[in-house]
Amino acid sequence: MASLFSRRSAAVFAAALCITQLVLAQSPAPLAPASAPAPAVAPSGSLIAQPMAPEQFAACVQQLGDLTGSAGRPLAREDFLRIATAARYDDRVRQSLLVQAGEPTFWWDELAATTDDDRVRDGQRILASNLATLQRIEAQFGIPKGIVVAIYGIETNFGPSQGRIPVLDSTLTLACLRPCPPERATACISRERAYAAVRLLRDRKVRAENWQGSWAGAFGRTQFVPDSFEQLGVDFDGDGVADIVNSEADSWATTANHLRTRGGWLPGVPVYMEVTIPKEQQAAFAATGKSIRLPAQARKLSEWVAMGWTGFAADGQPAPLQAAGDPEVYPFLPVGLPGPAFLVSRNFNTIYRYNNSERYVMEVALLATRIAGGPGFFTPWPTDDPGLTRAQVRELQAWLQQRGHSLVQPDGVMGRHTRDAIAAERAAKGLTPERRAGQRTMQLLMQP
Ligand SMILES: [Ca+2]
Repeated sequence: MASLFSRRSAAVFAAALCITQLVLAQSPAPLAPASAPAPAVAPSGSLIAQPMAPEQFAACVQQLGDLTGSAGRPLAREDFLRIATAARYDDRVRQSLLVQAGEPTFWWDELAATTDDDRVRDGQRILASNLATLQRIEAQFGIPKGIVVAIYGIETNFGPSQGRIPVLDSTLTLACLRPCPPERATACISRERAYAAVRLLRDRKVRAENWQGSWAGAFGRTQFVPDSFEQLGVDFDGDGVADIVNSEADSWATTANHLRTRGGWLPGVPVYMEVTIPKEQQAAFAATGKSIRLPAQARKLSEWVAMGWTGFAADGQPAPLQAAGDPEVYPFLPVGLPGPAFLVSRNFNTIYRYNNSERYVMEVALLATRIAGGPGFFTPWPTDDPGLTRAQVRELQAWLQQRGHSLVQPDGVMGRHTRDAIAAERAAKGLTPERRAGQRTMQLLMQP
């Protein structure tokens, strides 16, 4: 878990990991073709409306110390305070929560960046050069090596984008910005995450120096939040320590352990199958601005075939749907019709438990498909302005820099400063006021 927002890859996802319940609830669900973005606002009175004052944060840490008796795993108040009082409030966490809440993003933009040709090629290289280790992990945990490598690619771009916020700071900041109501009977996720971070330091399960991760508290090569790592960390390279920061083998095995333990994997069954829905059944899937995911309608693949649903051959021609063992599958349409339509399996749900985001699941699954030499989606997204690869984003960012947008860095990530600059350039060219650029608008903007 991962994490919910690991940020994701750093940036693109800003989140991705497993912050799952906590943060994912704020994940935007954009679907309609680009519209004017909602401003990033928080309800007045919300803890994320303003930076937290240092004394307020210090008081919060003390309160968390008083609640260690509720921790899911034992944690003494004095141990907590000894370690946690070194934490500092980090406002990047709050700002990321605001971005999550406010900036609309689109399937076609994120998939274009997260599954671009560079990432496919990098994934194929990692797979080829670590084949024996990945095969042993697949044999032990039952998780396809392509899925593990794809998660590695989406979470941290195969290692480098592990995040730069101290995990102790991010988890305690989140616990204070997102406190659980006192009457809450179930475990408080934000608090448990902070307690787990403290226990990992107490028990020396992580190196205290430079223990950094995403704003959501996810760390390591496959971005686990502390509570998930505490429960699921695996030492696979045999040095006696589960180390997902420095060891690829440990990271991959820990990821596979999460998928097996928290979801389970149906061997030989695809995560998704792209489909064509018979005309007379399409009305039920008309676009509403939200994704359509219908797990309650799961039925045997053969029953969908009997209803006239068809798939695609590798060349894009219609082909019968088939999968080993006639698994149960259900409809998933990211943006409704028109747009790509899928039947997804229990393996979709397993990746979803790793990172509670439909878009994340499809990024991982599509990247795994393409790393294995398979096709992208055949049905076009409902946009006349398809998304940019990271190489194209870097090209656009370099141009924006030349235009005087000095805050823009050519990092391939569509961050806030880049979106600000795009909005300004669109306005200058008389284009509609959106905070994005696709293939078509990039050309328009960069025309002399
Ligand atoms: Ca190890």
